[in-house]
Order: sequence, then structure tokens, then C-alpha cells
Amino acid sequence: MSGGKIFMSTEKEDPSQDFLVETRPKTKRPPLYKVMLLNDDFTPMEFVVLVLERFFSKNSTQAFEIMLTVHKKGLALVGIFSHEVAETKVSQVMDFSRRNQHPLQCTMEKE
Ligand code: TYC
Repeated sequence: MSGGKIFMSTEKEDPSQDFLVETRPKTKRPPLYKVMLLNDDFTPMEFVVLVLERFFSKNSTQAFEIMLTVHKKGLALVGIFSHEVAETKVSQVMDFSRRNQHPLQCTMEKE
């Protein structure tokens, strides 16, 4: 973030009259959220690949690699989004998995 303090002189004899002006804009970037997929023993690998392609716009190579990372390590980061978008992604994955009777879990956490 840019900004800082500018020293203002009153151009009077007494330097104690000089003052500092705060120039840092009081804005905050909105927090971002990591969306993760979790491993389980039952969801078919092809289904996880499909989820990554459909909801996270991964190509088939990327989707397969992320799926394998989850399978081997227990979880993987699939994307970083605003709170609203992250919530939507998690809901879409959980609904799609439930409707297809797979126990696949998708979670989000503040970055
Ligand atoms: N472990 C699953 C299997 O062997 C595959 C899998 C991968 C499941 C990634 C979930 O997020 C997941 N069929």
C-alpha cells in the first residue's frame, strides 16, 4: 500500500506549530479465501477431475494433477477467491457431490 506522512510547515517562526498530515488512504483489500478439496476413499477419481474442470475451470491435465495431489496428500488448494465466490464454489461442489452420492468434501478458509 502506498502513502505515508507529509510534513507541513506553517512558515511561522515557531516550528512547534508545524504538523504532520496522514496521507495513507484508509482502505483495506477484502480478505481472500482458499478453497480446498479433501480426500476420501470412495469418490471416484474421474468425478474429482470432472469437478475441477466444471467448477474451477481447470484443463484435464491440471485437473488430473490436482486430483492426484489430493489423493496422495489428503488435500489440495484448488483456488483463491473473494468470500462470496469461495462460498459459491464450495456450495456447488458439495451439492454436485451429494446429488451424485459421493462423499467428496470441499472447504474454504481465510488466506
Ligand atoms: N481417494 C479417491 C479414490 O481412491 C480419489 C479422490 C481424490 C477422492 C481426490 C477425493 O478429493 C478427492 N477413489
